[in-house]
Amino acid sequence: MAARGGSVVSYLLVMVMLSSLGREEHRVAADSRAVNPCCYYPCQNSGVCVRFGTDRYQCDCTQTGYYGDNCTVPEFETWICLMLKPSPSLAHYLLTHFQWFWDILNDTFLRDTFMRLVLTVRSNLIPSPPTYNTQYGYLCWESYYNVSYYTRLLPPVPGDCPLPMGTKGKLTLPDPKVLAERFFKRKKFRPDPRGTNLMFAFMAQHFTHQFFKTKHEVKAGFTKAFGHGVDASHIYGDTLERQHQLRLHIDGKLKYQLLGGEVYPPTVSETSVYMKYPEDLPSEQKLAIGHELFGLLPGLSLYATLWLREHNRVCDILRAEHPTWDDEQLFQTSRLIIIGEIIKIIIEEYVQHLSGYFLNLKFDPTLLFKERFQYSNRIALEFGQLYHWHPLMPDSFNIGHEEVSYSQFVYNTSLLTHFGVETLVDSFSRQVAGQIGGGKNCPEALLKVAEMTIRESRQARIQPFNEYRKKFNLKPYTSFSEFTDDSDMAKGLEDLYGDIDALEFFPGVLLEKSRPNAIFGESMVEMGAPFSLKGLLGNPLCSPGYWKPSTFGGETGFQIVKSSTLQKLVCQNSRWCPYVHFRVPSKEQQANSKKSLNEL
Ligand code: ACD
Repeated sequence: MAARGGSVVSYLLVMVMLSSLGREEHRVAADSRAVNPCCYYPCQNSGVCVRFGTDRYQCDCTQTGYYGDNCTVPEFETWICLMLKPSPSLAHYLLTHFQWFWDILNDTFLRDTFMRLVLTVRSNLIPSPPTYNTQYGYLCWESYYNVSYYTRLLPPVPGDCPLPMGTKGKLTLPDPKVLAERFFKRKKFRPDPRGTNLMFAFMAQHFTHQFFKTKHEVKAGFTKAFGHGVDASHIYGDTLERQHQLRLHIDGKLKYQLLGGEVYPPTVSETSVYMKYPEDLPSEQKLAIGHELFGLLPGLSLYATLWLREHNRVCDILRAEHPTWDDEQLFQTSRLIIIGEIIKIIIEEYVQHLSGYFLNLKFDPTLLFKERFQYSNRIALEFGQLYHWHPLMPDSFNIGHEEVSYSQFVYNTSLLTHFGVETLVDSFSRQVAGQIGGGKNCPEALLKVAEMTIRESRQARIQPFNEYRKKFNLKPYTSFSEFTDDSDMAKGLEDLYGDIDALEFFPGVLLEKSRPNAIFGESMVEMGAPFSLKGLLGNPLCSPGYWKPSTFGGETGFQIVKSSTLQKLVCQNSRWCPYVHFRVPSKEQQANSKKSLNEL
């Protein structure tokens, strides 16, 4: 009782301090007459800044759990939650240590409890229905309704601010080329300490390009991917016309060609779909794939081949059970099964690998059936920005016993058809990828992408990195040396930006110091996970109305979804089962595979 009394007293003291803090910020902003007060980002804790007149503002704190001029004072319930909630770094530490504890917990009902917690805590950070876009920094019907925009979590920096990032930093932002050269460019390949491999890297690229399809020809954050999530448009095409060009129109299947008795995507001439290839590439090497750019890298054509084979395999299984179904129903139901398989593999293997958690993540939509959750998703511009994971790419590619340079790799679909799916999977699974976070690890050949990303973020007027840290319940950094352990980078960034509060979002998430033995830093996880989990579970397939056997043609199809794994995707669609994983084999695994080879 005494302790509780003490807590209430400390609550009151803290509230008095916080509300005076709030008033102080308010006064500072209001005194700067010529400046739009919202340029100071005065509203905290997701409060909404509304400008009145020329020099006044109000923070709308509705539903934030806070009150006060700048939404800085927690309501009692919020305060209790803040007291009880572990910090992100403590939660991460607990989830990535004490393996014995998680090994026990993973076999009990508590696995579900923790997974539900992960899903709800993360998804609650994503507004649903979506809010702003690059054109509209306030709620409006156009922003909600027009799905050709990416949404965004924070409104753009107001157009009339005195400085590019609001009121902090320098008059001009650093040259993107200089940023790329000094802080992004790889000096020496730095492998990911978690052993992430190229099989993962190509999955990342293949999977995300179904929902990241920026319309670069138009400024202002437009997308060409209207599905806003996992819709498998990278397999089936993003228009109905393209889908029909890729379909065989027999038994629900996709068109294919046989090379040496093996199934591969058909050629462009067999489908007439548009694909981007160099003109002088021999026509038999121009493979036709759902996504028009997936001829670019053999890793992408590899996944396209695997999913094509899987789709047609599923069609055969469905046809055997449903001899009365027409081509259309077989196609449509197989597509739903494929989407379900993708989500399952992404959550239980891909995100699992990224997280480094000992908690076994679980794809089970029923976990959310009693929770308040919206089954819809809108891809956010900030999610697209943070997902530029080009440091994953190596300096060259090891395939079989050959080392292949970028120039030999790019637009070379013959590597796939020559080596075959098995050798490519085996090789990519054994080659380590680069560490994503921490900077100075982006291959020179891809530096242009980093530059372009920075330019696009400026056109879109994305708010400073620290504002996003706050939005995702992280403490804003107070200095560049706190942000990175690399003193040369800290100094360089400080010289160029002038103020940590002016650091941009994309350099922020990519250059931030990585967590110990992790692939990237705290912000990438805390910001990436909410977008990801909301996007994956917000899929209609995961809703109570869809998540049932009949959606997938019966129990057989439902089981295919519920039991799908990366290994099955590969090994049920290849002649022999290679080493297949999202991380390179451990020393023990390598020794075992040598032993079994010797025994043969
Ligand atoms: C958690 C789970 C662990 C999260 C770990 C890392 C997340 C970091 C970045 C995003 C990762 C993956 C993205 C995967 C899928 C995207 C799906 C989008 C669908 C529209 O602690 O929460």
